[in-house]
Amino acid sequence: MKKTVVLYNPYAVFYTMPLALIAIGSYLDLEKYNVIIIDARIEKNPFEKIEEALSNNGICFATTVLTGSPIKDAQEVSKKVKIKFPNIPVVWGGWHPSLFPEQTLNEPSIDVVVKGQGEIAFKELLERFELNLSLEGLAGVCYKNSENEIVCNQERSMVDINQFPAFNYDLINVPAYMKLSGRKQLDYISSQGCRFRCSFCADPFMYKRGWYGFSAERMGDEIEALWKKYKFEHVHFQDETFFTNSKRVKAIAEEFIKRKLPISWFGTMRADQGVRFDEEVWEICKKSGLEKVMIGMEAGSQEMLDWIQKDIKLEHVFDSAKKCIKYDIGINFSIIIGFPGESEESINSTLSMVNELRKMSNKFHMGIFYYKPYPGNKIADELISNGYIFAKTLEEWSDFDYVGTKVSDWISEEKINEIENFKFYQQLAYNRRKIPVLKFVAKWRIENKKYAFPIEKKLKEWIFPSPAMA
Ligand code: B12
Ligand code: SF4
Repeated sequence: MKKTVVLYNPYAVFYTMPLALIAIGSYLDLEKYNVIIIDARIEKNPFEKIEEALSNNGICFATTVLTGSPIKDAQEVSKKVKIKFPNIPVVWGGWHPSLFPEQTLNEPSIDVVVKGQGEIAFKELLERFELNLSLEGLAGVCYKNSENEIVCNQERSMVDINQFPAFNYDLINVPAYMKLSGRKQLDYISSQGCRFRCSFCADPFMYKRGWYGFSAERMGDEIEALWKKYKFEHVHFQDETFFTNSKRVKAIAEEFIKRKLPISWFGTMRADQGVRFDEEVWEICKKSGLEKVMIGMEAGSQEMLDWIQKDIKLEHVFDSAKKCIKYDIGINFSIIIGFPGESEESINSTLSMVNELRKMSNKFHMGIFYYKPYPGNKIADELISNGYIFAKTLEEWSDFDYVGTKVSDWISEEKINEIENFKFYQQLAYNRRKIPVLKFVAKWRIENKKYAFPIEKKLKEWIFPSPAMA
């Protein structure tokens, strides 16, 4: 009789497909296991589904966890599972437990943490559970031994993702995600890791600056087969750095064209990559449906970019922006404000660069976030040596919110108000479908930094209160 493995995605605010769970689920033998993905964003009563699934010869409950509010949900559900099914192991994987395995295992209901890339480690873990074997020596996991001590085994090296089978989207209800996200969009991840070293980012810690990408041919085959099945109109590549390898990008675009796929697509690009790419690559990307890219601009002063080891120049950002205008491609810029010790001058440079870019195209959008320190990188190490105290428990980390109430430790309340006003008015000033007079006033406010009596803002917040992000 098949054993049941439940893979759980905690509650979150957006409806991207649960690719991590699809990845580890697709690597399991379905002749051997019932793999059931339960997503709190989709199910009305997820715990009822979990109970039902685990009652059918359950062998493991496993959940993917990002830092912030997903911890709260994952922790509550793990506790309930442990009470109802004390003999079924509870496994946590993904970004948060990979960064804090010991802290995570201090929660009594959690038995095992899988660190980093999960496919092989999870499969081997299930094999040990089935045979009731100890987890001693199983690379890439931390666990509690029979004395209830936390043991961390050796790290597991990242392997080339081309070794893994195609994502099995049958494990999820694809149309339900499309409906909730409001677009016939397929989420797909074509690479894992990142070769760069930005000193605020968790990726270098998680994947040790390794990067592997699917071959273009494989992607052509998979995306064509998925398109025939689901007839989506857009593919959203959730990669950290989709445009890492120009030859691969070109070959992928050629695959889409060769197969006449009527799709648009989105990918993450570094500003320096945009500059390095030949016109031919830009052209073919556009022709194959490239609609928008995401560029991590981060800061608008070269000094700050150097300090965070972004390894780009300010000119790269403008030059990539010009290329996108030339090929009529949109950009979502990602900006971080308030790095430790960042001067007001540096923040102002960032805001004025945001404004300059925003003026260049109404297809440019700016996501402005406040820096939140996160262990596992150079900035955090320096903060720790200067006495900064990080959250110490899962409960404390679950209150951690990148856009929460205490938005920054390094910016004054007054400056935060100014930035929030700037964020609001630049949206109003440059978004396409807005009333001309409001746009005019918003532009005037930004140029003159005049944010007194923000009635437009109050009115908007009253009519459309914004949801919490995490
Ligand atoms: C999609 C996505 C989201 C979705 C989450 C969807 C969901 N499933 O709930 C949404 C849009 C909600 C989101 C939100 C945010 N995200 Co996000 N997101 C991503 C993104 C782009 C893709 C994730 C993904 O599907 N990857 C594909 C899978 C295959 O890779 P993976 O997750 O690494 O999974 C592998 C391993 O981690 C492991 N694994 C993962 N889960 C599990 C579970 C088990 C049981 C096992 C055994 C193994 C395992 O095995 C997998 C296969 O090898 C990543 C970047 C990236 N490319 O990974 C950022 C990323 C995860 N997000 C990040 C951030 C910062 C955020 C935000 C804070 C952004 C913001 N400023 O608001 C918010 C808030 C998060 C929150 N607290 O709710 C950070 C990391 C944060 C962290 N430490 O948790 C990342 C890494 C981006 C970055 N480089 O900064 N995000
Ligand atoms: S911020 Fe982007 S480019 Fe920099 S290390 Fe992280 S994933 Fe790589």
